[in-house]
Amino acid sequence: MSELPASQMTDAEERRVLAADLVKLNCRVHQADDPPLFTREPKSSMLPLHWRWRDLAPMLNRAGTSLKLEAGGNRRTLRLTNPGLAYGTTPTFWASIQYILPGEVATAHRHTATALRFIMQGRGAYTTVDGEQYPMNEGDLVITPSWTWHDHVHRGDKPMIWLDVLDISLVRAMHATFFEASMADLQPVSEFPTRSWQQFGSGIMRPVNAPIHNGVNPLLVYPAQRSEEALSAAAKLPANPHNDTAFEYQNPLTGGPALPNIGTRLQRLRAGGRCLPQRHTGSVLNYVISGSGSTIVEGQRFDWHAGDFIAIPPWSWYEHANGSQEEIATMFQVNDLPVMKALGLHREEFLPE
Ligand code: GTQ
Ligand code: FE2
Repeated sequence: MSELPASQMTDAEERRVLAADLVKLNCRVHQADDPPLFTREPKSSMLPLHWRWRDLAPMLNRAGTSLKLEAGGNRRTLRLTNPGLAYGTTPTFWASIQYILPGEVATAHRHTATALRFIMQGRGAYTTVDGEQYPMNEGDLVITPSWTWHDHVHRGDKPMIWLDVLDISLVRAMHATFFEASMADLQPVSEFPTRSWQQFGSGIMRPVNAPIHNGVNPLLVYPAQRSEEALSAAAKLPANPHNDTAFEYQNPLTGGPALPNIGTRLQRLRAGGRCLPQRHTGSVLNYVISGSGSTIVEGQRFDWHAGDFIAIPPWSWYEHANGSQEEIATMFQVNDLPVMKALGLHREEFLPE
């Protein structure tokens, strides 16, 4: 083939010949059978997925009895995987369910991946973040900003279960992973163990003489009681057609997302509430706190109950409905919209237009 005059070769042949000589220069030209550089719109390999609490619960108990929790910064978790992805629950984050037994210690470490905990079940555990210590109660959101030291200790008498979300797939794709295990299992607790809450927890008042935080969220905890107040205060307002009632956890200094790379929301569907379809760039994981209902993702219907998780791929049409005429349904939502927005990639559409 290569002895033919160049002019008699097809374009595909020309490209193959050129490519052969380019390999050693670490260059290539587009080949006829290469996938195109662009698709008209996002084509995610991530699959819409439903994890049922009734399947997860026995496995968590099994992990709790069969897996040890060793020092060195290890954790006992059940990771939510997506068969459409080589890594991560979604293209940007890993969601895992952490299980910790009475008396156990998840020893101190820090990493560049940002983390959050949303408490699913139990009481009596404490998380310490850069010396501040917060009790973990059902429905609380506790955050671990990038590179902050953190450890968890369980002083209660029943197993404790919480949702962890870390932007690990994003940080890994950026080749920006750092990790350090602490020499000491637990951090010393500071003189003002709930300082961030005492100073920034009001949500409507900003402390005048607070230190400069350079965009890092100074507030480490969002207690269930306060987020519930926001939802119930808005309960009698008209429903948003696409989200009914939804609040984003915010950085009290900027009004931006509580974490730079992970968006977090609390959403309530009133009894009988039905939302219209929407789609957006960025991925979503919903955790059903209470109630039951359904989510249709690109025509696929998932009927969910309390404790279930639903994953929604980027640019997929989805709509939620509360299946009950009597009971409200409440969901904790994790997304990567802050990443999309920061990179100028955020797009959204709502039906009907
Ligand atoms: O609790 O510090 O699910 O470092 C994954 C990595 C939890 C944690 C996870 C972690 C943690
Ligand atoms: Fe960690």
